[in-house]
Amino acid sequence: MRLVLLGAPGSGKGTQGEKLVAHFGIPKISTGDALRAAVKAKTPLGMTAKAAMDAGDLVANEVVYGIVEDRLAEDDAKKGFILDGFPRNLAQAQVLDDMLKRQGAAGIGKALHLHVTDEEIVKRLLDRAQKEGRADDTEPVIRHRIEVYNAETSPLLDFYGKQGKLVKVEGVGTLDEIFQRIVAVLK
Ligand code: B4P
Repeated sequence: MRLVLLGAPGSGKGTQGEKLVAHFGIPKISTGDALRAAVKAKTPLGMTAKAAMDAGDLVANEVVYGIVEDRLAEDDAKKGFILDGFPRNLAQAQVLDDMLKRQGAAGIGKALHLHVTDEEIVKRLLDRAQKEGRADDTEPVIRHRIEVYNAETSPLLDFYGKQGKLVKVEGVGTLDEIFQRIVAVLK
């Protein structure tokens, strides 16, 4: 399985991705998690990414390509993977296809779109802000991340739709309800 999780910030990609890891026994590759770890460790990559992340903008494509290519080359990703947060624009989707071709795979298998309304997203992320205090979980930055998603990432729905690889799931409900919907469409 070579699965891409698509959805606005707060749509549940990270949450459902963890459940998919446990269910399918393949790794999840999250560019957001990798970037936050780099920021926390104050690596040069993290220092480069921090300002864009705090503002709710995408970090430069070249910064994320290395993270993804290195992780895809690891042994455990050979039998399949779940990509969470990558690709986030058309250029990244094309580079991902190239990376997979170099590994002998014909692109991704499926792209799963978790659909959630903007108001639900804002509610969830403000709720997370109370618990985790992420720098990008303030209302103005959340609204900006939604705009960035609509402008940069949502064209990927059409990109994968035209390839017949897109499946859509309603992302509102209990975690288990959503998970069952996902497993059903991936069968
Ligand atoms: P990410 O970490 O990918 O953050 P995100 O899109 O905001 O997703 P998030 O993890 O918050 O969403 P989830 O759906 O899991 O990226 C952060 C930043 O990194 C970006 O803004 C960008 O700057 C940079 N970045 C990352 N990848 C990049 C790339 N490829 N290119 C360039 N820049 C990149 O959130 C779920 C929240 O909702 C949780 O609190 C959860 O508990 C809750 N939730 C989930 N399901 C729920 C449900 N059913 N009901 C109620 N709450 C639910």
